[in-house]
Amino acid sequence: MRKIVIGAAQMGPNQKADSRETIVARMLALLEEAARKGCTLVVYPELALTTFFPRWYIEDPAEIDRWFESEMPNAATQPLFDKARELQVAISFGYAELTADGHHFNSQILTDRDGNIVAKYRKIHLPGHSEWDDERAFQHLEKRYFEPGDLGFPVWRTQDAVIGMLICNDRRWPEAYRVMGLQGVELVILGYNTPSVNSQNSAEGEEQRLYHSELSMTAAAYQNSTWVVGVAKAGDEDGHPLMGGSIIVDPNGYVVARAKTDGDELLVHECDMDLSVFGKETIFDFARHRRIEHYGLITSQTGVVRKV
Ligand code: CDT
Repeated sequence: MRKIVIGAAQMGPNQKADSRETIVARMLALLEEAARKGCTLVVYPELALTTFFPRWYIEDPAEIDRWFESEMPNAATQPLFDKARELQVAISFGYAELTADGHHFNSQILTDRDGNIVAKYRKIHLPGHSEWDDERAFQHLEKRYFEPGDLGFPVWRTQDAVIGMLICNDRRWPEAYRVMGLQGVELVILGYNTPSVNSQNSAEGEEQRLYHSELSMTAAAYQNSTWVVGVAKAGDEDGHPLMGGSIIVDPNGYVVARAKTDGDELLVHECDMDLSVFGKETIFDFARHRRIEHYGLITSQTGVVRKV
């Protein structure tokens, strides 16, 4: 048995006015609870350190950069890295990354149990739009503030497991998991900020959005025989509700832990990485069963081309 006791650290809302220090204090409380409960890995949401700022239309570049981190760790997050090392708990969280040469990414890092960053992922499937959109009930300007990630979908061996990361909208795209599946991924960790209502269809509310989120993660877990841990930032951010629904999914696609609230809430599950072996050696033994001669359109064509 290769076990990792995982803490899915769902976070409640971060308001626009909240300081990084106040938010990190809540993350520290979740980390301490996780350590008390035996976790060796704690996963926090996408853009954990700030509000979900892509809902706000901003023109001033300096005002935009206020939401980004140009160093990691930095003064505000150092206490989190220090506490993680003291407690010997690996952590993973999302944040807006500003690189030294001026690039903007929606990123997530993973540390080892000594608080050293061992992995970084940059979100590839950026949803939303880049200019103000009158047709929407509220804005979702990720394409304005971020560039698509440039690191692909790598996996890393750490904590005696093969671990990959995704961020929010990525979790809806089977290709993302399959690229990691082809590298033997055993655990996919991801965070999300998903509005409770569809900005382009007010009839699509939280129930359906929770269903689609769970459907995407459970199907991907089964089809790649991997654990999937999906962690929400939830609740009402300055009048804009985000759904919760954080889950831990086993390699058979079963939900083994599920958040009950829309606030700061820790889910804990002892995840045996060896559970991913059976599926990888049988129904989803890719080497034996995949038929790549028929998959060409997946990488040669982006959108639908109708031939009939
Ligand atoms: N943060 C993020 O990626 N949210 C999206 C909302 C899509 S609606 C534009 C998601 O897939 O949950």
